[in-house]
Amino acid sequence: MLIRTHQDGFIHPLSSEITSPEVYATRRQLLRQWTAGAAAAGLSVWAQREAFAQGGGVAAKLAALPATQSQIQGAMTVEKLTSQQDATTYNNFYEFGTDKSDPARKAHTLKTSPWSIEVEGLVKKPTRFNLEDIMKWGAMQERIYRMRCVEGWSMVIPWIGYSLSDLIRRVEPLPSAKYVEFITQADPQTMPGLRGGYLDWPYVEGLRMDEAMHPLTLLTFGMYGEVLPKQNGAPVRLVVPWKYGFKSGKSIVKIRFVEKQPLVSWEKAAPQEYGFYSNVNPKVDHPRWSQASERRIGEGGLLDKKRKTLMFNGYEAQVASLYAGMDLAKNF
Ligand SMILES: Nc1nc2c(c(=O)[nH]1)N[C@H]1C(S)=C(S)[C@@H](COP(=O)(O)O)O[C@H]1N2
Ligand SMILES: [Mo]
Repeated sequence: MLIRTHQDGFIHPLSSEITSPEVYATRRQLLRQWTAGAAAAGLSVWAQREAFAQGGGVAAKLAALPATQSQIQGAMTVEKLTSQQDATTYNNFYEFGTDKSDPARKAHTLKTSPWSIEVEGLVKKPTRFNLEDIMKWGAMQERIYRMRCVEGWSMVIPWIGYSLSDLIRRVEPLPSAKYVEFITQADPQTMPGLRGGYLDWPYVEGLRMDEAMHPLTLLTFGMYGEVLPKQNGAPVRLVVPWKYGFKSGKSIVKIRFVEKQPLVSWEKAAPQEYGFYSNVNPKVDHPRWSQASERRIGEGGLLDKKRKTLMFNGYEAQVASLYAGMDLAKNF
């Protein structure tokens, strides 16, 4: 059974908002049975999961990533989870179109197996790694994070992955590496949105080395106890919970270590609107709208209740020190 601890100290939800532990217990039991079956069949657990996930339907429900609960300070929130339905049908993944419903309708064409990530730039030994190998480099954990989109909506999602720092240590960046660039899939055959010309493809994101090494930064392979759906960035994406959602690049194919701050997709497209840091900050408005509040997906309806946006999306205690002495209005 999943026991949720209240670690970040400023969220006081009603107990009715907390997802029933029974739901998790049941799912976890199914997962255990299912992974045992996969092992008995003599196939790699990942290969089995992938096969099930690609098959869809009820089987996909069981195609899970076994994960333990995160021990990382601040990694869990006790706010009510966004429904899996909302989190998998209301998406931004411009490679499949700009409508929120496009990714769920169109991302089925994305081919997620085989998958590899090329690690290049300022590292000891630039290498292309298979996803199956990368998945073994860290202990999979479930982490419930808030996700705040720059457009003014938010969700609470149980992700599965491990801290990106585990991968970074493994590939041994050189001391000259100061930033990490994440390059995502750009395949015109399978991604109809590439024809739209909204952005320069591939979609590129980046972090400063200390941000990339922060334990909250999650290399993500699953959500809601299952492998990532394609619309959410299968088979591997980043989740950086204290930054606006667009910093969390989906379907990563390359990780590049560099010395200079990379020019990332949204900054390149509209530098007066999107900066490199893009930390969630209710005091720094987007030039065309306020960032002081947000709409939690699933809470809409007639009253259109708004929530106050929290500094660093509620992860201030964990990450504020990364930005000590920086003017966050200038470094937006
Ligand atoms: N490759 C890629 N990654 C992306 C995007 C995108 O268009 N392409 N959109 C970003 C934005 S704006 C958000 S808010 C999140 C949404 O993630 P979700 O659909 O899993 O909630 O993905 C981010 N990652
Ligand atoms: Mo976003």
